[in-house]
Amino acid sequence: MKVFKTNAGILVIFALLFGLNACKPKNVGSAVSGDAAAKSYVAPGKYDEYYNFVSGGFSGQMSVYGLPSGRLLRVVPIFSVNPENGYGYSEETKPMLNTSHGVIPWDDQHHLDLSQTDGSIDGRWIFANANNTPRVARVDLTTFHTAEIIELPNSAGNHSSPFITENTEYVIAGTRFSVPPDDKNGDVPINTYKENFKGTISFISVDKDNGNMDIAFQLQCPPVNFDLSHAGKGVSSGWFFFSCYNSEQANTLLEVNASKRDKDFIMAVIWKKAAELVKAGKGRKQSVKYASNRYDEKTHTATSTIRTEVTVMDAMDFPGLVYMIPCPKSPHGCDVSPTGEYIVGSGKLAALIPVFSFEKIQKAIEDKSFAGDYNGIPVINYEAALYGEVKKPGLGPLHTEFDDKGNAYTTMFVSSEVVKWNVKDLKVLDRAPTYYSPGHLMIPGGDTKKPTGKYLVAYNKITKDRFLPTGPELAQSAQLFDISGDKMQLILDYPTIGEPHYAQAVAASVIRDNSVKFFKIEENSNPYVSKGEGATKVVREGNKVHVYMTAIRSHLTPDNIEGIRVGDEVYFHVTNIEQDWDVPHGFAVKGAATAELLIMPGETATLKWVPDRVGMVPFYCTDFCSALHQEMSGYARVSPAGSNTPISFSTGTNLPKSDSIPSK
Ligand code: RUQ
Ligand code: CUA
Repeated sequence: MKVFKTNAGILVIFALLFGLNACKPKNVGSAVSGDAAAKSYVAPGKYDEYYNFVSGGFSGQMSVYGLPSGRLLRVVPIFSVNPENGYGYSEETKPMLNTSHGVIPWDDQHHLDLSQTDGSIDGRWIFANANNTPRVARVDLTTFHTAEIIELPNSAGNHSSPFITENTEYVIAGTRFSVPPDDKNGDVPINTYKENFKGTISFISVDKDNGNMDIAFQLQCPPVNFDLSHAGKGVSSGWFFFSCYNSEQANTLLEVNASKRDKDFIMAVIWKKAAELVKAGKGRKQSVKYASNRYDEKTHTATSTIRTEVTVMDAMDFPGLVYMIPCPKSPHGCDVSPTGEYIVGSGKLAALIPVFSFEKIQKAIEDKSFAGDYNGIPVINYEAALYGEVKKPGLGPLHTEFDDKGNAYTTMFVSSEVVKWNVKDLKVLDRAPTYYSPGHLMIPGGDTKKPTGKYLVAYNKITKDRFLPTGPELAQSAQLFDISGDKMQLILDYPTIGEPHYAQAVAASVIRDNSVKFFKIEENSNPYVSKGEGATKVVREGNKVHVYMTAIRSHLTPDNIEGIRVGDEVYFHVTNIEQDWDVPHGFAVKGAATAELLIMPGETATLKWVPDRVGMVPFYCTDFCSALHQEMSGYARVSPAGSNTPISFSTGTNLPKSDSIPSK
């Protein structure tokens, strides 16, 4: 396939984007070698070697697979409600999804980054971005629970995010859409983009003991679209690199108008210096509004706080903090080699891959080898920063990861392949077809100082014909390659949930032994906990009824409740008093306009129910917990609004019929 350089060159490439099935090899089966099955086979009862965390894209969730089997182990809800376990539906978890716009039940989750210590994955947390309503989340890898979500002001389309520094000092988030800052009048003509819009980068500090995130400061930059980023490491420690497109600063038909310039930029930020400046009191306080939501594993409850101030630094006011490096053409991926010396920009519309040298960037800055400025930010001469170009790598380079042998692997969206090349001499060493257009790829540790060299996974778009058809909506696909030899070898296809974008993986041993088995009931400090059946009760407070309930195999206490009236707000606070691994109980109420609860041993969760009619309403455990699970149920009697039926509750004893109790 050839890219024709005409005035309409871009359109030729776009035509290729849609005609990509032409690239499909005739005999797909031949791409898989004979021993592939043995290489990805994990026998029943055996564990996988790696945890693979995969972004869910428009599902808003993160999925966890085992590698090399491709078995789906868990879906962790982050930005989207999950009726399967009540996330976002229980009273305790609703605040996690609060924002300055109120509760939002969904987002678009693209990138994940595992926490690191000294550039190696430490297995403590994984960070996730929300692309639509800008937020960053932290998932605790001892519980696989979303522990925290922080909203980002001055941002819109949090795509270049969340990428971390090599000791997890900061999580960094660049806005995809430039917009007028939150404290400025946003009610301006759209075509005043150049004057009124700004591109903001957020630096979120991470407490090294408990992981708590705070917006340390924001850097206001010229209006462009920040696409991806990665931290410097090793020699480039203290720096951060962002790919930006739309350096044309177009505000309409970006497909054409943001594809005009031959080169856009990689923006280099010396974050260490920025952090020092902020510490020294630089920057201005801006009033904003954003939510900071934290989940407490002792109360099993999230709280949401609206914060009202950030420190903003204007990149243009601090010479020597930010530099632009020209990068062909509409760069997407921005990846840094394990030593930190090489920065790879992947221009979606470029026919080569530029590799920049950190050392040469330093020299260029020293020599003032600049080609003017971009909105006041010095632009380093392309040649002065360039280490070299990977020639004829394929079409549509998107993302690059690294192995432990000095090689890089880049996905080619348009020519549907993964291309392996040597980081030192920039020679293409191997290419493997993918089915079909790969977006991200992932090597365990492939963006850290210590990559591995055994497996690579490509996350593909447009998976036409790879799996049995399921109507118009097809499964998304991941493909696992063995990269231990000179040639990449396809060993497994497996479908994924949502649309996978970036992913991470780490040796199972880093995470497995820290996994929490159950919550200690004596440590449960939920205000509505019942630590034993004797502590259960039903309490009316005005039109609110609080049911303090326990669940243990195979009954709920209380299981007969009377005195509830139409229009009451009934809160079932259910504590699972089991103290054993793998014994959750579920809880559901007929007609309740919410999802079930799935309550882990030692945990308390609350379901809200507003009865809308008189009658008998069953509730039951939804998780098949024992042979007598079907018996784990009860009844709530609903009387008319204003009725005198007193509150009563019991389990295993029939109370006197309340109808015989004289009403007051
Ligand atoms: S993206 S397919 Cu990370 Cu949203 Cu590149
Ligand atoms: Cu508890 Cu079924």
